[in-house]
Formats: sequence, structure tokens, C-alpha cells
Amino acid sequence: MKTTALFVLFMVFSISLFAENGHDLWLRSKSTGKINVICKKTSPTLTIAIQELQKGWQGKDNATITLTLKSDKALKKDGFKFNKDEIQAGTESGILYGVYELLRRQQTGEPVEEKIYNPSYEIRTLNHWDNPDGSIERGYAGKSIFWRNGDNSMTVTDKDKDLWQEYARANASVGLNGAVLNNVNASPLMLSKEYLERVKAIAEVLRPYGIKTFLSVKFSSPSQIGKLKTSDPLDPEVIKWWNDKVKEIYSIIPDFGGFLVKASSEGQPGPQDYERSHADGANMMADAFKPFGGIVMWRAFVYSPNDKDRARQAYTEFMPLDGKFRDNVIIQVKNGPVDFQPREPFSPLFGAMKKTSLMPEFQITQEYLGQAIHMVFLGPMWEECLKSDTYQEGPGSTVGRSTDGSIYPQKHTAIAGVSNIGLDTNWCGHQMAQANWYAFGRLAWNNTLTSEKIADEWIKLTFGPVKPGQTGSLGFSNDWTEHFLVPVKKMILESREAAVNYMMPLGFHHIFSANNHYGPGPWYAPKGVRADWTPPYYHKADTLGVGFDRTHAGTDAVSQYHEPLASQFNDLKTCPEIYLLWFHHLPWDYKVSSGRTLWDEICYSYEKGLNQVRDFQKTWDKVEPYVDKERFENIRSKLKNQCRNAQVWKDACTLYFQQFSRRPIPYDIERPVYELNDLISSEVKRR
Ligand code: BDP
Repeated sequence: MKTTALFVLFMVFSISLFAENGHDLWLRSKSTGKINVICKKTSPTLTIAIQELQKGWQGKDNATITLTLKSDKALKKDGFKFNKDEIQAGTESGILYGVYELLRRQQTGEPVEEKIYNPSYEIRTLNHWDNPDGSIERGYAGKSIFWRNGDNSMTVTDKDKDLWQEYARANASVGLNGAVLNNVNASPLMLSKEYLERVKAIAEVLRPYGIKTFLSVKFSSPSQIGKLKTSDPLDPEVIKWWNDKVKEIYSIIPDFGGFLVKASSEGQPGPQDYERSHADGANMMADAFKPFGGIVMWRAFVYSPNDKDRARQAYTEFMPLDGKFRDNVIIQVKNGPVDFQPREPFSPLFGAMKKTSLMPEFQITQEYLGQAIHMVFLGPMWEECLKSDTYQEGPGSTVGRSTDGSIYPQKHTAIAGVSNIGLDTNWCGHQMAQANWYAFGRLAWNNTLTSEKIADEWIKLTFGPVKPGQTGSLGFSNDWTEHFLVPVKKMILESREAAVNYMMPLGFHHIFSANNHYGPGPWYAPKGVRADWTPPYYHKADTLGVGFDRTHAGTDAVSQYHEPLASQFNDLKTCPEIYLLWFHHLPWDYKVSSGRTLWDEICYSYEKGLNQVRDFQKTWDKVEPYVDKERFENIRSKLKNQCRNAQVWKDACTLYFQQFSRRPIPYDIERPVYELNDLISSEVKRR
């Protein structure tokens, strides 16, 4: 081998193949030179800002940067401005976000434009579905970083604090400023003195990073822990109980953010238990927060077992309440009308309510997208939602604009993501799932970013060549760009569509196996289980056809959308094919745009999804020289699993639906490798 080739090989190996376990997330970079920081004020937040600049500086050696706290009419609360050699902001957290933005730009090679940077949303929050015993509902990355079981469960250790600090830093680095510390299916315990003391300890660590703490609360807390006879929101004693509780919380955590409430939903208690409305419940709590500036995030995730169309219900229940909520209530709405599915049209509540603040809720933890086993980058899914046009005030009224205050004034604006982190060393279970945490933060800051840009940044920061412990960011060579960045970005960006293809193409939804929501279970419908918790309710397959008729002739869910969407979704000729079986029940031989029958198209879609995952495996194997061993193997092994699972999805769904379509699986498609009965019985066993 020539000396130059050997040298290049040596460089490649010495640069990027040190052991990495993923714990450093996208914050691996080290400074390459000295930076002088001028800052007139001192405070914990500003100290962090200065230290971050010193730790991560990659600009000119010995440069000087001034941090200036000065408001400007054009600056929003957390916004900042880059002037020449200066970061200006009206708040300390604004300075911190400016520092992270500057460092990111240096690390990714993006120019630092001298202009104002404002966040899209005022409150950018993670929702942790963490329980007091340390388990996490729909968590796939180990136990809670906040709560644990056992005798010393309330003792705050240095290890706890270190981890909370790393967590806070990661969030602040992408602009997140809120954390709901416990599950929406809330335990009333959370409001007890003991737990509030631990919240206080957490809040102290998060505070310098600009992050406020919030809690999920159980609506029946007054009767459960307050020993009152009722939790009726109009009862004077109940009102007093919440007022006192909120006051107590602020005496312990003076910058407390507020409550998140899941009420009258999936068996959770709520105002409807007392024949009161959601507005009665939310306003009662909002009034308690008024003197302290806190807010109530009230979830619109409600549906009853008897309705013929679950997708219609949040709208039906909340629309009549438009204008009835206090201005410190924000209605938290899941991106789709059903439930965090691989693909849904946006929830028709976006763009419908005009006198109520609405906030989007995304799910970062991949409950319905392969959990911590499948590589699915969710940026494209959230981008699809945020950029969907609601037509609220004519064309261009995107979900993003209709929630960030651009279209109509909202006292508060917010966005939430259900977190995917736990005690796993790499935080997210799957190295690639870190991209979803990152992407959520970036979109919460700027809801017009493209997922392509976010993926590009994340890959550079997470896998870019950096040698720890030494100064020296090595930049991005053409070789690295061509052989790592480009193929990996392509793979990541395709991954969500691949998941839709091998799980639920063409508008299929909720055909999961029961409860665990991981594998396929289109057959699952035992007697006694409520219909809307079984897949046949959603796919409605029979020998004549398949799909959910939500047209005017069906449940008329289409009418919940503004025109021209209502007509577009209603009409087969204009309904986007990605939503075909969401809005229509169609015969198996219906001709789709490819010229194939619906049945054939379904089969080809599953096949395509599986092949996409096989290609991901090839792509990943090829980049081995550019990734450290630990992360390479973690991802390689996950991809194998994903591929086996995609095969299960394909075989399960094609063989199951074939019983109704009574048509052959097109002959140029790979034959199934599993027996349907085996898949059904193994799924039953797993449950
Ligand atoms: C469903 C989850 C369930 C959550 C619920 C919610 O399966 O665990 O409690 O959403 O968002 O998708 O409240």
C-alpha cells in the first residue's frame, strides 16, 4: 500500500474510531482555540453561556465576543441577535440560546448571519410520561431520570444532579425551555409535599438552563389526596383546594410553569364526572395560576367508546367551547385526529378554534413507530404536519402558523413533545432516536425548518469527525461528506416513509397488536374489548373492500376541515393517496394512480417498505469505516431487527387482508416467509 493511502487510513481510524457510547448526544465537539468573552453581568445562566463558548469555540483563535443584555422591540422573550462579535438578547436565556446557535453554526459550517433569531413558540416543552415508581409509560430507553422506587427514592444524589444537568444542557442547546416531569396518566402523589420537594431539586438544576418545570395532575386530586368529598370544579372547597395547592407549589418552586391535564379521557377522571365541561375544569385551575403567571395545558385527547368515529370526537367536543377558556389555558392537540399513528392527516382542531390558544403535541417516543428498535426519523412527519394548510384564513394558514400566533393573537403559544429518553447510556435506546429529540427541539424553535436541514445538522454534530480530549474539529472532508453524510442523510430522511410503507401504507391506521403497539395485529378483536381499541374498527376490511369511510356519505369527518380540504378529502379523485383508506372505503379492485388495483398496491407498498429497510442495512454497512465501533454495532444490530420486523409486518398484513381480497399476492413480489397463524399465535403469546 502506498504511504499516502496508509496515512489516510491512519487518519480515518485515529479520527473517528474512538469508543463512543452516544451519551454525549450532539454535543461532542471540543473547542479549537481560545475565546475572550466580555459580559458585564454575572449570573448562573451567563456563567453557563461563557463556559459553553470556552468549551466549544471553533472560530478564530483569540477572538473576542461580547454578550449584551439589552432588549429590542423586535426581540421576543428568548430571542437573540447576532451583531458583529456580539450576541445581544433581552433575557439571559436568550443569550444562552444565542451561544448555542453560534456554536452549532461553527460546528456545522453554517455562516453566522447578523440578524434576529426568535423562537416560533413561547413554551417549548418535553412531556415525560414518567411514573413515581420510575417506570415510563411508552418509554423504551430505560427507567426515569427523575423518579425511582425504593427506600431512598426521594434522596437527591450528586449522580441525579449531574444527569439532570446534562439533560438540561441538551435541551437548552436546541432551545427547549419546559419539562413536564410526570405522566399524563398522573398519580395524585405528585402533588404531595414529598414529591414537590424533589421537583424543587430538579427545578434548581434546570433553572439556569432556562427550563421551567411543569407537572401533570390528576383531576380527582382534591378527593384523593385532599380528602374532600368531591373534585367538582365548581365546588368552592375544591376551588380553594387547588388555589392553596398552587400557592404552596409557588412557595417551593417560584418559577413553576403550570399543569398539564389529561381529564375525562381514557378512564381518567375529569369535569365530565360532575357534568361540567372541559372549560369549567380548565378555567378553575387557570384561575389558581393567574396570580403567579402559570398556565394550564389541557389535552384535547378525548374519545368515548360508543362513537362511530373516534377521529371526529376531539373536534366535536372542543369546538363548542371555543372562546370559553381563560387566556392562560392552552389546548394541547395531538398532531393527528386519532393517536400518533405512522401517518394521519392533521387534526381538524388546528385552524378551527379561533378564540382559544392551541398547541401541537407530537410524540417523540416512537410508540407506534417501532419504539427503540426501528430507525425512524420523525422530522419529516412533524414537518408534514406543521406545513399542512388548514385554510383557516385562506391558503397559507399552516398548522405551524395557526398555532404560533401568526394568524390570530394568542396570549401564550406552545408546543409539546412526548419525550423518548430514559436512563439508558445513550438516552434514547437507539442511537438514531436521538435525532428525534434533536429534531423536536429545533422545530419547536423554528417551525419552518426543513427536516433535511435538521438531519444535516444532526448527523454532522453526532457523527462528524471530532477527537475528544484534544482540540481540533476536523471539518468535513469531501470523503466524509460523500461517503457518510450524503448516504446516511438520505437513509434517515427516507426512514419514516419506509415505516409507513411496511406498517400502514395508503391511509391504514391503528392496525397494531393490542396494548404494546409494536407489531401488526389487524386481526385483533376479542369479545368484550371496546371496538375502538381493535384494528377492525379502523380498517373495516371485508370481501367487498377496505378502509374507513369518513366522507359525507360515511361519518362525515371530512366536514371538520375547511374548504377546499373538505371537498378534496371527500372526493376520490382529489384525495391524496397517502390518506386514501383514512377517508374512503374502497373495493379491492379500485384503480389507484399507478394503474394497479388497490389490492396490488397494498402488497407493493409493504414490499417496498421491507426493501427500503434492506437498503438501509446496506447503506449502514458501507459507512463502517466512518463510525466508532460501539455506535456502529448498535445501529447495525437494530437494523437487523427492524428488517425482521418489517418482514413480519409485510407478511402479517398481506396474508391477513388476502383472506378478504381473495386475490393472489402479485407474483413478482417476494413470497411470504411466515405463516399467518404463527404470527397470530405468537402475537397472542407476546401479549
Ligand atoms: C396513547 C398511549 C397511552 C397514552 C395516551 C395519551 O397508548 O399510553 O396514555 O396515548 O396520550 O397513544 O394519553
